[in-house]
Amino acid sequence: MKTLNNTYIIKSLLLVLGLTLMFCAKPKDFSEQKDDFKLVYTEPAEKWTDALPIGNGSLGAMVFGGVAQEHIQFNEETLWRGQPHDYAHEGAGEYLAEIRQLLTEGKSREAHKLAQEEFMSEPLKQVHYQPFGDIYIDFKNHENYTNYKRELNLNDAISSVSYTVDDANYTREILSSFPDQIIAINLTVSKEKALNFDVWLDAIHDDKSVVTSNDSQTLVVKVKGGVLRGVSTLKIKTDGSVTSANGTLQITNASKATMFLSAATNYIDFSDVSGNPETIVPETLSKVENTNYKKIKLNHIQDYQALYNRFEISFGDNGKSNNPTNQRILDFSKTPDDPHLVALYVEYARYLTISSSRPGTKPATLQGIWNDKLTPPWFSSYTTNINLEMNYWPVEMYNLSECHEPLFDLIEDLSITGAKVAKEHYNADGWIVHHNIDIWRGAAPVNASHHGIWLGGAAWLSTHIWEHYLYTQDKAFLEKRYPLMRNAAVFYSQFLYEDPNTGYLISSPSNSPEIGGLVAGPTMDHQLIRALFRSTIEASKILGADQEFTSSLQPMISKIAPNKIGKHGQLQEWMEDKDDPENHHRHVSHLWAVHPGNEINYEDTPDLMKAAKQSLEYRGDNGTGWSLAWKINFWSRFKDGNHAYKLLHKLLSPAEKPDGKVGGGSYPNLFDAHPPFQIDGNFGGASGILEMILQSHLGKIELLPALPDALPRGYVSGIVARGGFELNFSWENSELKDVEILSKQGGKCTLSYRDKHIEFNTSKGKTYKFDGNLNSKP
Ligand code: FUC
Repeated sequence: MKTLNNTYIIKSLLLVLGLTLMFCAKPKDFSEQKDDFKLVYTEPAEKWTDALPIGNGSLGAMVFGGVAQEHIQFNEETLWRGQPHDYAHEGAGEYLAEIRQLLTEGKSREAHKLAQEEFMSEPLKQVHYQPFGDIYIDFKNHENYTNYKRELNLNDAISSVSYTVDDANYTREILSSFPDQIIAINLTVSKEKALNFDVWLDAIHDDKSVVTSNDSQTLVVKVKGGVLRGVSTLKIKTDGSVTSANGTLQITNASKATMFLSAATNYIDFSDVSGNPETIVPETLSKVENTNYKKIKLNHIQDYQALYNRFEISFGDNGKSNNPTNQRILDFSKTPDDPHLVALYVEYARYLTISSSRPGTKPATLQGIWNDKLTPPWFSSYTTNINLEMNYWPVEMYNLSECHEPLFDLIEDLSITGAKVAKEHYNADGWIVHHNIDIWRGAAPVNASHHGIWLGGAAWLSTHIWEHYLYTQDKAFLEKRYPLMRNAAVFYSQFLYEDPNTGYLISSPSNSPEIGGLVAGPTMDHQLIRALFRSTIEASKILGADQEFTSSLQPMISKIAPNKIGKHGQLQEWMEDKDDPENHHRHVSHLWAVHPGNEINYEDTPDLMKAAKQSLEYRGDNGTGWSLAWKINFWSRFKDGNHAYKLLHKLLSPAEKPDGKVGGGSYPNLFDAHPPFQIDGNFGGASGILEMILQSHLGKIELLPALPDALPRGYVSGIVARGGFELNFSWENSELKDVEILSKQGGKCTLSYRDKHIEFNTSKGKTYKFDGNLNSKP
């Protein structure tokens, strides 16, 4: 009896201890190995949005993980329709004064018509990003299987599949390597020589050809309506025998097999398509010819982890992290008690950044680098009136600063193509880009005058250069990219127009993104232009250069039409007080100055902050994808973490609704559903989560500024704040526990937590430690 009692007591104690550990965040030890972040499934993918993405910045693939047939659909980021083309409309500028005059007189219909006829890009539409090809692998007699598991491990960026057929365990690993510039597929089996399969390449392009040789296959595709061609070769190494028949490679009696895929196009840059994929592809493959999968994998993991391991976030684990990811998404929407999924969402966004944006590659499109359609939604291109910038919102904060570079290279291109547009359309110097860009760096207004003529693009993109500087304090970078900011400022300084009705300088013609048509003076443009002018002035001071020009900007800032509060207590979206409180449109552009801008904030402009909040309340909580994600960021800046979390709950709800219709939320592979898939929501959502726990946009570091009740405990390590600071901190019972700050560049640091504020000088490379009351620790 006694023994039983003791056992009972010990068991109970163990249970309590187990539960305590389970419900607590891991004890903080910042040097500890990263938590295991994985996407896990017990079934192969049926749809593309079930499949798992891999990528090395340019070469991406979606892995379906089928058993009898594996399908790996792949992309290379430079395969697009079209050809070098600048889209500027010669002579458009002759109509600028008339369009402005019509808008001033309130004749918007006439202004639209004239602008549509005379002011739009040539041609009116840009072009689509293209899928490249497909790898199919047929396994003989694998219809009946057990033990199936498919996963994407974020710790090593490897997608794997395992299952059992007839007592033999089959495993498959697929990765996209940045150092070796290939996709590698590795197959093994636990039973000698039990690996038998056929493999072949295919594509959905009409113009395609496949050539099979001894141990490889080469696919050539030519895009419809364009000059780009793609060449891709799959090469196999195995201990089995390889033969070819009926356009497939047939592998028999193997115990292991490795396949390498290389893909390239003739795109060199937006004006040059003289590339030679016919030599690039074999050259790339010859470099890995004498190596093996183990080495490729090691190279890949080392390279990936150098980026991925810099940061970690945890909100505790309630034991659900081992459940299949699709199930976790379903459960999260019913009972939001899976804080680990929130951390996974952030880590997954980091994974997607590393996989789609590497130095030297193109920036992430609306779908990153993953697209399976010849006519993808919104061309799978770059939309600048929110989407492209959102892709880069969290990048500095979650410590992937160099992954921001593709965006800066894009801006360099635009400073060339956009200079032509500035001249032809506005008779101005500098450069401008409108709301959409493709691989040819089209910068002119596209599609329709009521949304295509939006003038904020150059200003918004330029703020990313400034933000990168604020986070890194890298003066050499600022010096290199400063001309881009200043030439955007040159454009606006000449473009701004004195409104005959109010005397203010305004942006005209333009629109408040995708709402309200072509107008004179949308609020967002003015916020953007002021932010650009201010940062250009600051940058020129830091660099000690160009002050003759920048001193001309200061007086203009005060003449630009200011933010105004309207009759419904709202922040006005336009010059006129005409906002409709019943309008629930997805774009909330006039709140740009709240986030990602900082002109409107509680400290300097409390009344405008109140009005902005009122505007967001009128817009409501509904939305999908990026719109929801932006609202999460806004609510974090309004310091209402619970409201932000409520919207996060929607972002993490299943995209497929109970009636079978697809709405907003997350697909089983955690891709954001706009719908369809659009990657901006993944990045914007991650940014919103980080804004809940750290903000640094007002010259100080605020800890836990919008912590939701649902995330009472956790820690983050390697999070970056403006000023060149890297932080580790943890919290429990919704209270800050401790903080470590590494000062990467030295300088003053202001730290703030609730009503506590401290200011101190830092030395470069030194770490400073504090407790939850911001008292210094040894
Ligand atoms: C803007 C948005 C759409 C979509 C598209 C790619 O036009 O209004 O919702 O996200 O970009």
